[in-house]
Amino acid sequence: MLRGHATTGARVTTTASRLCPLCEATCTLRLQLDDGRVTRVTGDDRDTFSGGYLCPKGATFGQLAQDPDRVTAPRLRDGDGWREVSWQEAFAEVERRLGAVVQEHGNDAVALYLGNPNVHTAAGQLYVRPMVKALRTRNVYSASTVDQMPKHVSSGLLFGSAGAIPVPDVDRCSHLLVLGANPRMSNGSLLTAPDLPGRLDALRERGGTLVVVDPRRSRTAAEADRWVPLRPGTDALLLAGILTTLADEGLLAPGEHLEAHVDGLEDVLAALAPLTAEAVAPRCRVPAEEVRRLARELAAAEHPVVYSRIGAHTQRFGTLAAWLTDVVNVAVGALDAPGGAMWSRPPHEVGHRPHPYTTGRWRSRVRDLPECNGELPVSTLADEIETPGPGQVRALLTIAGNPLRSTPNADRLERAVEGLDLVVCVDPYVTATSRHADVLLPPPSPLQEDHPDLAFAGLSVRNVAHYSPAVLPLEDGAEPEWRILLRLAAIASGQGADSDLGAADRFVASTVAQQVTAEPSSRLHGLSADEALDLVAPKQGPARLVDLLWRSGAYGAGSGDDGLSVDAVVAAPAHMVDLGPLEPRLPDVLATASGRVELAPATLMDDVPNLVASLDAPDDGPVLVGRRHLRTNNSWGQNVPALVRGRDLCTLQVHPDDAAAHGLVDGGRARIASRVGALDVPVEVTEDIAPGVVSLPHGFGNDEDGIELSVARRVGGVNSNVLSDEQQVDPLSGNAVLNGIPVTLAPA
Ligand SMILES: Nc1nc2c(c(=O)[nH]1)N[C@H]1C(S)=C(S)[C@@H](COP(=O)(O)OP(=O)(O)OC[C@H]3O[C@@H](n4cnc5c(=O)[nH]c(N)nc54)[C@H](O)[C@@H]3O)O[C@H]1N2
Ligand SMILES: Nc1nc2c(c(=O)[nH]1)N[C@H]1C(S)=C(S)[C@@H](COP(=O)(O)OP(=O)(O)OC[C@H]3O[C@@H](n4cnc5c(=O)[nH]c(N)nc54)[C@H](O)[C@@H]3O)O[C@H]1N2
Ligand code: SF4
Ligand SMILES: [Mo]
Repeated sequence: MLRGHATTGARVTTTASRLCPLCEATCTLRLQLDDGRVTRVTGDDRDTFSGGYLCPKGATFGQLAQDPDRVTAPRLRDGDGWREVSWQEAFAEVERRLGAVVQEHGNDAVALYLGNPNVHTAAGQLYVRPMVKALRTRNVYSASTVDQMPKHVSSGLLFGSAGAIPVPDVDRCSHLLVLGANPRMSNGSLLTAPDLPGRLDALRERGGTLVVVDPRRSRTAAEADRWVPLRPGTDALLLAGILTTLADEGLLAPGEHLEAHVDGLEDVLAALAPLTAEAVAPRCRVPAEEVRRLARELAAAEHPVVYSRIGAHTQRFGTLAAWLTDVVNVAVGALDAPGGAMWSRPPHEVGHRPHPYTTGRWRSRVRDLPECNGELPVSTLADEIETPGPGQVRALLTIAGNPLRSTPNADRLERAVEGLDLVVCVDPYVTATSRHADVLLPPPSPLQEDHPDLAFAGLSVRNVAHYSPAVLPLEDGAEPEWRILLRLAAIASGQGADSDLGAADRFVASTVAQQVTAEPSSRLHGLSADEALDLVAPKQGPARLVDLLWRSGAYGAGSGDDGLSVDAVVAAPAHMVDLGPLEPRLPDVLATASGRVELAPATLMDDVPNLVASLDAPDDGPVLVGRRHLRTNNSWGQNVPALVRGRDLCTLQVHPDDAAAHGLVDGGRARIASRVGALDVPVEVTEDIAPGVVSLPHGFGNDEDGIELSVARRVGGVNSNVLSDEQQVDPLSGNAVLNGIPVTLAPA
């Protein structure tokens, strides 16, 4: 567990490598521990992928992982306060009260909300699925519908799998067009590339170009070759204008490697025909000549690629923007080409069966919104809680989520949550959401858990495997998070709070063993499920599941020792193995019914007339967009003193023209109001934002009563999701519209 022991006097100094769980970049950190306390963090340059890079969040990971505000024992609500209890008592309470809700109101009365850190924990990646199965509820929600669901839906429809997301090959491209992402602050999303700032510098150093489309001159835009401001919410129109220009100017060049595998480009172009550069220009607030220039640059580049992210996804036409990004990549021959938009080959991927992707297998009860990827849009959670009738939500279980800071119309959702019969939160902190818990189940510090990565290996600009073992042992009686989730699954499936978790875990593992031995392309094919389990014994928990998956995959050791296995990765320097550069993957990556890229699926084509109609939408007046800071992390990254010291981070950025028009002054305060809420905020007047647009970061406002985040309390700020409107969604994915919210402005 601990490596590199050294003793100075009575003090024990150790070092350990640990995958950083704080963003998608997957840097390996080198931790120095003195007497079990992290005293120094550097980047681990033995990880050949992250190469020793770390950002300020990674550098202070020790302070976060050993934050004194972390809750260390389960708690039960006791009047206005809490009572610390044993795990046994906590689970017994969950069993009693969850059972009562299900018995009286049925399985759908229990809603589950899964937050972002689930992709950064072993438990979230591997034990959420058994829990969802056991709960048998249609009311599954997650942070995906305030984030990237549009990309899942478009990838599912085009490529047959919601996870088959092409990533820009930033290391080999020669021209990168970015829409709605700020990787110099976020370090990349649906694009795992540690030291993305360095990789963007390298692009320009090798003579490549970077163009950024964003209503704000973000850090990434400021350091690009060109910043193209646009009206928020119009990325799909802009991409359509680029495509029609390519067609109109004879610049289409999918190339032979795509013509063999892609259907429907002509159909898409025909549908988009009305959306010429000249037609979209006024609505996008981008000059027609600039739209054409964007198209010509892509066509002229040797290795062009388009990348769009959260700013382009969290809008009414988010799924169309995600889709048209890939259509442009097809049109310029970038899809599946080195230097273009490529698929990684993750080590846990085992086989691909044609499996037509559909959405709307069920629909939300109140607003009739479609299920996507097995979940419903979190924008309708409050409706499902408040609206009486069969299927009404009466209990909420959150895992690593803070929906009262991260989802739209947060005040309404808060009132709804207050009216529930039961709230159970698996969270290490008492947050805006978990302060409402009846039962709070705290996972241990990330230092005390193994961290395999499955989520980002499939979104990565190189093929890699990471498995960081726990750095510190659990305290006596503590539960790793995977056992917390497995216990909840056991309770939900009726096995009870005292049942044998070893047996439950073996059942989970045998399900995986059955799948990976049945798949013909698996390196464990031919073994029985029991033989596969014997092979990976005596591992348990996440290690057993990952070992089964990795041994089966394309790089897997199978039943031998040669090739990928958990032991091999753990034994490797920095606990990582490089599996080589991205390679073209068509057609094997596809799981569509036709076995081809289906570029013009009806679900998407049917929304094109609405996109065309949006050209005539009335001008909304000022609109609100979001932003992220390098030194904070969604709603829970403001509790590290070294990161949040200094200037006010939660300001409303306003263009000087708008400041003048609305009587706002730099350093003064503004009253900003939307259809659903109003806030008083400090004003920052800046030329770095387009006229008609204002920007507030999300996740702030953690100074309310009952929240136990002592540093974030001093940071204060406001919760921008008080302003975002839960009625505004992208109807194809159910994703929330978090950018382009109409607001009014006045001096406070
Ligand atoms: N207006 C606006 N809203 C947004 C966004 C935006 O750009 N603008 N961005 C959206 C995006 S992209 C996302 S991903 C969501 C995030 O939405 P959420 O996932 O709901 O919120 P987070 O702020 O990430 O909160 C994560 C929670 O997990 C807890 N946690 C941390 N580590 C662990 C762990 O190891 N185990 C467990 N069980 N819990 C843990 C934290 O204490 C915190 O309470 O917010 C979205 N909301
Ligand atoms: N430091 C830090 N890193 C993070 C996080 C964090 O909170 N802090 N969160 C992580 C998470 S969960 C995620 S999902 C990723 C997100 O990573 P990114 O997708 O890079 O997200 P942001 O940094 O919010 O940048 C989004 C940009 O979109 C712009 N924008 C807003 N509206 C529009 C629009 O309509 N069109 C266009 N073209 N642009 C628009 C905004 O001005 C902003 O510059 O970051 C991750 N990394
Ligand atoms: S860039 Fe992301 S993964 Fe790397 S150190 Fe920073 S937070 Fe951690
Ligand atoms: Mo996110």
